[in-house]
Formats: sequence, structure tokens, C-alpha cells
Amino acid sequence: MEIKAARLAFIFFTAAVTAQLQQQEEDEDGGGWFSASDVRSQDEGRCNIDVLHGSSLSYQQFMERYAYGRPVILRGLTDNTKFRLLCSKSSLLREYGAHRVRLSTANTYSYRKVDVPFQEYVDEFLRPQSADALGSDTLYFFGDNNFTEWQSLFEHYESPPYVLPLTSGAYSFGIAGPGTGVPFHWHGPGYSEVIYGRKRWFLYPPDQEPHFHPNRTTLSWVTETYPNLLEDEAPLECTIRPGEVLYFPDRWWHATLNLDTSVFISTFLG
Ligand SMILES: O=C(O)CCC(=O)C(=O)O
Repeated sequence: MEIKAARLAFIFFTAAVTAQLQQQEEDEDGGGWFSASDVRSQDEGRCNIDVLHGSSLSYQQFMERYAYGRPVILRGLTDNTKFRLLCSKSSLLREYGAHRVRLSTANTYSYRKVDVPFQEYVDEFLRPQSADALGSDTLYFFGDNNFTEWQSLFEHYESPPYVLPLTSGAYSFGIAGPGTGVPFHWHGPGYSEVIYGRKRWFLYPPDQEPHFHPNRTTLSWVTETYPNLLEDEAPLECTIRPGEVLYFPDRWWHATLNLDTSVFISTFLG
């Protein structure tokens, strides 16, 4: 009897240690999303956007300085540890692998939509982007989320608390490979947060339309156009990491570049 109890205790202990090691591994390598074959970009660029700790900026200061004025990156504003764990590769595939997700072409006007099972998106589409790929041939999982199906995940997301008067937040959730991103476009104000990975952002004020081709990817813009920009044509830019949220004001032009396989969520204020 005692031997049986000891054996059971040993099995439970081994299972607990294995689960902990798996979790640790997922945490260290980005929730299991980074694979050894990923070409992760080391080029984080410069950061010329204000980066502040959430506790050092009151809601009133946010409203006066940034809400209608310019982008800002806030650190430690919310704690999304739980949401992050739920977004690990193993957890998302377990919960949503069989659900269909809607992909959009990654060009400025996102014309084409394709529905595939989430497992297929992860196995077949989630890979590094080559610099010469066209936006119209790149399928990006972002937005168009089925909020009934994904509700039990989104209810664990703590969105940034600084909301503009008379607006409420709507989520767009995505996962994409290194080198992918969205080319320049604009819309209403909102926030972007990476849950895993790093995302490089480029922004211009509404009255400073950048030079870009709507069907070329951000990666090609970064390699071909960006190095030739004159000083007064340079964008505001920064690379954001987990634990940071970027706020973009109304109608600011913006483009993104995922440096790693990234899991991310935007909160649109409308
Ligand atoms: O996260 C991205 O890659 C795209 C984000 C974006 O364009 C947006 O939030 O409007």
C-alpha cells in the first residue's frame, strides 16, 4: 500500500515538474511561438517616441499631452500575465486549433479575405516573410476575430485604462511571423500591445502622408525607402515589447513590422 502511494506521489511529482519545465520553456522562448528556424530581426531601430511608466502619467496628463496630440508608449500600465499564458502556442492550439480564422491580405486596403482553421494557419502560413513578397500575396491574421468564439480568451485581456471620452474599445487580435506587418494606413485612435515577440512601429502625423506603395510590405519599405529618407521625412518609430502599449492618436499614419513571431492585440477606440 505504502509503495503504491509512493509511486503515485512520484508520478504526480514528475508530471508537475514536466509541466513546470514546459511552461518555463514556453515563457523563455516566447510562449512556444519562436522556432529555431525563425529569422528574427535584430534591427529594432531607434526610439523617438516618448516611453513612460504608466504610474508616472496620470489620466489627465495623458489627455492633455497625448490623447489628441502624439503617440506615446506606456510601460507597466496593466498586468496581462494571465492573458499571456493563455496565448502560448500550446494553449491557443488546444483551445482554438479547430476554429476557423479569417486572414486578410497585408496590403494597405486589405482586399482579400481567406478563412482557414487556426491550426492550418499556424502550420502553413505562420512563417518568416521574404522582402520581395507582395502585400496582396501575404495573408495576415489580425482583426476580423469571431468575438463569440474568442470571447473566453479576450475576457482575460486587461485593456489600457486610459479611454477617450465617448469611446469604447474594440479588440483586434493577431499572430504573425517575423518580417510580416501591415503597410501604412490610418484610422481612429487606439492602442497596440504585443503579448509575445517584438513589433517595430512607424508613425506619421495625419498631415504628413508617407511615401509608400500600398502593395509593398513594410519590410520592403524598411529596406528600400526608409534608408533614403531625408531628415524631415523620418517617421516617429519605436519597437515595442511585452508589457508595453503604444497609443496612436486619431488618423495618424502607421505601419508595423514584426521582428519575431508575434502575438498582439489592438484596442480601437471608437
Ligand atoms: O499589429 C499590427 O501589425 C497592425 C496594427 C495596426 O495596424 C493597428 O492596430 O491599426
